[in-house]
Amino acid sequence: TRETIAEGAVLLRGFAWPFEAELISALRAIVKQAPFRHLITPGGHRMSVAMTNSGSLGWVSDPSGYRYDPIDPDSGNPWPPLPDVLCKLAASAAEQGGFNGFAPEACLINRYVPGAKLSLHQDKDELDYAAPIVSVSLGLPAIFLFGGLKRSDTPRRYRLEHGDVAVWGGPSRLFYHGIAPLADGEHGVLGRQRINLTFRKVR
Ligand code: MD5
Ligand code: FE
Repeated sequence: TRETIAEGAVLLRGFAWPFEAELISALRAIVKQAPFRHLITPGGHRMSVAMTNSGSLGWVSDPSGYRYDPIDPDSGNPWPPLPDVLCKLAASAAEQGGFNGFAPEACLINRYVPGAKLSLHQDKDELDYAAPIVSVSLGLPAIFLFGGLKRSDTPRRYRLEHGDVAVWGGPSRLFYHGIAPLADGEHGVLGRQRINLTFRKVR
């Protein structure tokens, strides 16, 4: 199903289901080359969400700031290339959201274990806000907090489940958002975790 939740923001429930098996095996291969790690924010805090990347660029945070980097700082190697199945999934979801020709450079992969959260923030380290961000949820369900252009806008809450895909474009591209602390549970395929992939065009 396709649900428009704000101007430019579309929720595609279960959109990733047909890709599930290929998606998960691609993920395992990525994580073998570039394991999940807990980044340190410029403020010196260790993030509760563990991250890795795939694609020509990866999002990283360290005490000097946030940036997109072609090199994994943990290994010194380029990030694992974006597998075809991920690229196709992102492009077809973007098209469903009204964005044709979406070609992501970065796929940020977040891993939440019970209790992990992502505080309200905007995604603004990209140079190109005309392109949408496509996000894919896998594993345990999460409560997504969907605010507005101002940090003070009261967020709406959406439950995101295994296979749900969202396209964030237009005005919603810069809306504040976050993930509430993950509730404990056990997912049939992924166990005690939630994985989120976000596809981004950076420049
Ligand atoms: C997550 N990840 O579930 C979320 C999904 C991140 C992040 O927020 O930065 O890694 S992405 C949700 C998103 C992206 C861009 C705009 C909006 C939401 N929005 O307008 O609400 O791990
Ligand atoms: Fe974000």
